Amino acid sequence: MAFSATVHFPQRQKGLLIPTGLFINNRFVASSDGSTIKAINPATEEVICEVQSASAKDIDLAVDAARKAFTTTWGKHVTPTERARLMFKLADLMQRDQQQLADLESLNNGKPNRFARDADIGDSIACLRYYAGWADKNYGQYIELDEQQKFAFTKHEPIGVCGQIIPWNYPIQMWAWKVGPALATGCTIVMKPSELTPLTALKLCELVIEAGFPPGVINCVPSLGSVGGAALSAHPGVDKVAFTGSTITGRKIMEAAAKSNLKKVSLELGGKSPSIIFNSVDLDQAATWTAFGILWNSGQDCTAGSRLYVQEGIYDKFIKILVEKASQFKIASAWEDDVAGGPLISKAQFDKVWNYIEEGKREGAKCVLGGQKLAGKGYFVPPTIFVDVKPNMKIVKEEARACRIFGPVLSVAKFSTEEEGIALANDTTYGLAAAVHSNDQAQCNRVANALQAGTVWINAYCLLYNNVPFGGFKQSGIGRELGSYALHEYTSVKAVHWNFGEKLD
Ligand code: TXE
Repeated sequence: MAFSATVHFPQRQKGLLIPTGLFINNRFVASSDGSTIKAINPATEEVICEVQSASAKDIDLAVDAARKAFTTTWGKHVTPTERARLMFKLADLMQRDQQQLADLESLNNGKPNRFARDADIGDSIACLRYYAGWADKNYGQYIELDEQQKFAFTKHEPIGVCGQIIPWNYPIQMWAWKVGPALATGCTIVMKPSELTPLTALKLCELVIEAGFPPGVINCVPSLGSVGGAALSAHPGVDKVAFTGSTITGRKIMEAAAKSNLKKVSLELGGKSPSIIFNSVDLDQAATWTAFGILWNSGQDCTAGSRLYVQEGIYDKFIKILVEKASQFKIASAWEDDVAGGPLISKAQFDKVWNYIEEGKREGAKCVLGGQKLAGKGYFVPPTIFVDVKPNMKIVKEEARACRIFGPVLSVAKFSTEEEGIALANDTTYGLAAAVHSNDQAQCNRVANALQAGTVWINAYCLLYNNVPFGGFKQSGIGRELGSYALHEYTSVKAVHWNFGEKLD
């Protein structure tokens, strides 16, 4: 195969042949300017392989391919049943190759292999199936009018060519969240995976061919954000851009969209999500959910519960239990037994997180767990908890450089009244997620109503389902992914007025 590499996994005897070219028109091709990206294993800091990196010219080619497919074989030229059939087929192929995909995801991203297989890939397969089910249910409305000789109806038409720019923390899952609703509604896709994790997105392209998708429906162009991502967002031939990543990049994408063709934009950005723990909680359960909320995916989760507010009656007791729970999280390489979290994704993220940890210590926050570098190779950061933080400390409120400390680092503060807890939780420009833990149901309801966030968990954390919408309030984003809500992001509503009787004099 042209543009391919054989990669090797620590716990597997056989290597795996993977494609490394740009995927345009169902073919793996070279980058027009010969540039490549090195895919790194964050657990060992070693290069896994190199993949082709798209230039602005390659983005033009991919957009042209997607346009041609939209106007010939996809869009209005394919039945909803056929779209669904192909999507179900792709999901079946992903299920067949679930372990292989999980191995590749773990190698390139570092996440624990069993989580990659069961959560990331498992949920992505379910996501495709969920949206395949929507393909023939994207109904408009019949609208009765006052005059009986006329009526109107609406159609939900596919927007067209969609640029999809995704991050590195959930490479396949972010792919599925974006590809699912786009395919179901009849859009075509130019997918730009993160330059840090291009491998599984490329492997999926082989399955796209095997499933039988027509050329140009799904294209995949690994590239640097400043090159391929910027070119996609500014492209006049792209009708919509969907993005998950940092708030800073989200702003750039929106600006490029506004300056080019006012393409539709949906953004899923960062957060600095709070959890409020009230005196009445089941301490053990609340501590378990809280530890899970910050440590899942080694804290590299847009919704990670990085700010914790604990009511004064249980503050000391709760922290003791929380530290016990968090210290049991084993941070190690993906294939080790009982591993709960992997390394951070890159040297840049690793350095950034350590800077914040050092800054926290300098500002006087008390570190009760972690906070010390681990020996050896790999971008591993141990679970770290700061207590007695003040609202103006950088580790609580860093908004200028990035959305938050994107690692397993938790900041804890005390509050006394419900009003104070809510005020502290809402004191941020972000609004992605929040949690309330209480055994008082009326209080749960009051606080959930008051929290300014797109997702609120009551006595839980990190719950995500393919049929429940996800997205941010405030500067955490625009639009919604998942559920039926995501379909609106990929369709334009057309109102058709039908006159079957009235004549003008
Ligand atoms: O993100 P970027 P980075 C947050 C997290 C992290 C910070 C920086 O706080 O520390 O962002 O991470 C593409 N035009 N999140 O630098 O740059 C890029 O190639 C168009 C939160 O990795 O936002 C990649 O595909 N695209 C988050 C994607 O944007 C551009 C997940 C994300 O990268 C571009 C990741 C440009 N000018 C990071 N520049 C979440 N919400 O889950 C970059 N990109």
